[in-house]
Amino acid sequence: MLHYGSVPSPDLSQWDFRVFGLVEEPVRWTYEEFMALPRVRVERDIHCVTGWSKLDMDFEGVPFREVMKHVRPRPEGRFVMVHAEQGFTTNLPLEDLLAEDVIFAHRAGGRDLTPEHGWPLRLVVPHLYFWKSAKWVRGLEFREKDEPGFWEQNGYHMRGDPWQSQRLSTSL
Ligand SMILES: Nc1nc2c(c(=O)[nH]1)N[C@H]1C(S)=C(S)[C@@H](COP(=O)(O)O)O[C@H]1N2
Ligand SMILES: [Mo]
Repeated sequence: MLHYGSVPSPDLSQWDFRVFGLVEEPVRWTYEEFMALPRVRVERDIHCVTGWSKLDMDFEGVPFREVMKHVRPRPEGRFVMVHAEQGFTTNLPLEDLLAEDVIFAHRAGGRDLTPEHGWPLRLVVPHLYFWKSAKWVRGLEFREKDEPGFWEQNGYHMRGDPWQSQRLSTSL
């Protein structure tokens, strides 16, 4: 499964990235502001839950840890709901997002992302199944409880570790 719904084409002059929920102060970046944050390149293999992998993917973008330099989560805000265009969501423990190689990517393979792969911005969480890597990402909501996002409500695992084959939630 590559994505649910249609490929959005956001207007960059209206685009923003918001951090809200259990944080000391909500934060909002415009596209230009977000792109002014320090960026890195990471080369990683990624794994889709349906069995395919892409080896040595080369992503470029803003590290999650860089974003967190501007965010003060409340102590109870240990989980994050990632929000993307058209209401898509995916849930992760903050701890997984704090891995060094988690980035908000705007480029892959030395080129700007194409719209179908998440332009203008997608999350990349290389150590979890690729459905956690939300395309067309727009914000982060800090929460106290780990509640299921879009695919997770449809039966996918709450965490999705490929090395433990965490594909489907055990209650199904
Ligand atoms: N916004 C959004 N992001 C999403 C999805 C989606 O349905 N909506 N699907 C996920 C799934 S299941 C996969 S496998 C990857 C596919 O990314 P790709 O199209 O770049 O290969 O995007 C993930 N990110
Ligand atoms: Mo997927």
